[in-house]
Amino acid sequence: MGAEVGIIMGSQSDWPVLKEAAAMLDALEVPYETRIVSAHRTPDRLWDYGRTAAERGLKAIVAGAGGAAHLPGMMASKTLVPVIGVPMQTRALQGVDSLYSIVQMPRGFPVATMAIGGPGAANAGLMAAQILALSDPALAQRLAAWRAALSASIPEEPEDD
Ligand code: RP5
Repeated sequence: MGAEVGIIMGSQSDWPVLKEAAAMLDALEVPYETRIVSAHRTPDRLWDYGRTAAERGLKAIVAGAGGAAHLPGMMASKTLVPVIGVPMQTRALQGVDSLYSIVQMPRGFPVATMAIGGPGAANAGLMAAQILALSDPALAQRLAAWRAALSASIPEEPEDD
């Protein structure tokens, strides 16, 4: 089956974090593709990706970027496929720059913005899966099982180290 989720990132340096989104999709058996697409360094690639995303069968796009993180917002301006933004943690401003760049979209072009860094990437994978699960009952069951397993793994009482 072709990819249903696109995981795109502004740089190779974002991949170690975006891998958490990929791991979640692997666990839920959701087919995805990964691409480096930079708003600033490869703007034509960004445009082509957004232009063809829906016709290629993508149903959600996870977009991670850091600093002046324009990739998720620019992608959202180019496609109706829902874009889930993941702000990368940065050294200079700890990712607050990325978060503000991604979350403060103008009216009309939403980006579903996740938390900064790894937890945000993992949740982006889950959010993409939940979007797909609306029209995929088997995936909805896998998601429910995943959540049940997570709940079951949490002890009722804390233990000493
Ligand atoms: C952004 O600039 C990328 O998303 C990355 O988070 C950040 C730094 O990129 P590199 O200089 O590490 O390639 O475009």
